[in-house]
Amino acid sequence: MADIAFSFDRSATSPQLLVTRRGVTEVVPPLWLREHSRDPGQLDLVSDQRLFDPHQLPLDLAFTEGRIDDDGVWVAFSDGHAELFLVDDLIEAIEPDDGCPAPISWRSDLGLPPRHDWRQLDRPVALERALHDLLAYGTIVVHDTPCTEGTVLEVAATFGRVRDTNFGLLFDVRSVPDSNDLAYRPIPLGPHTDNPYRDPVPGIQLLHCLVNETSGGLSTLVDAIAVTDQLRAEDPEGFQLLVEVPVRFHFRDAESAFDSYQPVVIVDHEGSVTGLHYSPRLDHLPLMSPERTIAYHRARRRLGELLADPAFEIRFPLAAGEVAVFSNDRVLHGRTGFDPAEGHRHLQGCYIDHDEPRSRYRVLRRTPAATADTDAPEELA
Ligand SMILES: O=C(O)CCC(=O)C(=O)O
Repeated sequence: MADIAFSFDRSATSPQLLVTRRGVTEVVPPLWLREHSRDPGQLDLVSDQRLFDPHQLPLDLAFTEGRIDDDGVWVAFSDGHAELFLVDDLIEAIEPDDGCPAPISWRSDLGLPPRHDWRQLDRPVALERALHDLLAYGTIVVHDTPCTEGTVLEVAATFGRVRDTNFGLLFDVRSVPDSNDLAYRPIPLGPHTDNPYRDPVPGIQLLHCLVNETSGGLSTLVDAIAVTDQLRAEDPEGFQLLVEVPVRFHFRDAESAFDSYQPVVIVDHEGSVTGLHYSPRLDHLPLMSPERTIAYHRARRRLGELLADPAFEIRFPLAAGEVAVFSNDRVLHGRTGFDPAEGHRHLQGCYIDHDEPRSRYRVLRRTPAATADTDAPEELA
């Protein structure tokens, strides 16, 4: 159990509820506690949705009585409501557990993304492991999928719901002269986030190799968390600029005209880096002072150097039948160039949103069948 204790301070006119965690004591405001009511008259316990309007609570709401019980904290509020708040519910409200694995940052010594066998992913335990690795490392490779067009949609549907974009539900990556995106030429592609001009940016990308008869076209992946840890350690001010400055990303072709303003480094509500909007082909800085512009360029250039540093990159041939699944912003992807004269190279890709694999992982974790099936073989022959 988390190191959290509750007590009452009765020195004022109305009792004050205090919570102490990791040696720090804070006041629990009556308004906050009141709206976390789990009383069946206040909360629909099936949907977990509130039955009352929190906007109607009086701003001067106070506790009239309160005591610490074995099971939790009992309080009476000045609006007449009284309730026993269970300790576990209070802890969950104060420090909600995301229920998903924390990110594990990695460098080149990861070698390859964790590999998962497509032929087993209909088993809940195998799917739960694959989702775990996808959420922790930001990437997996699904192997032994059929080398048939459209299979990537089936693999994607195992992890989430396919997102339609201006490239369609599914896009083909092969060399096409004068195509509307450089990904469709045989040139090398440095690490980047796809479609940073979309709002929201596609969450997770899948690339399915149908054929690669060339000696090039190796897949490259870099973990944005590892790279930005390094950048922040070297240049904290520059790192902060990349977090703060909204950059214009735009894309134009015959059918689309997208514009979006996003910082290059994405942080969550706790300030932890979750990914990057990084595409130096597509970003446009706002007009800033010369000093700020130089500082920004210095930080972004260093970010680019770190992203290109072999110490951070994994590089591997994606074989026919393999699907690289990766977070489009956490794990930047690229590829080495290839010579179309050597043979065919054809990948199919699609996107899913970030939140669905997280939801599926949580649902599998709370379903006993997902953990019961642990004796089944890890790999098929
Ligand atoms: O060709 C590849 O392996 C990757 C293509 C790519 O980076 C993209 O479609 O964004």
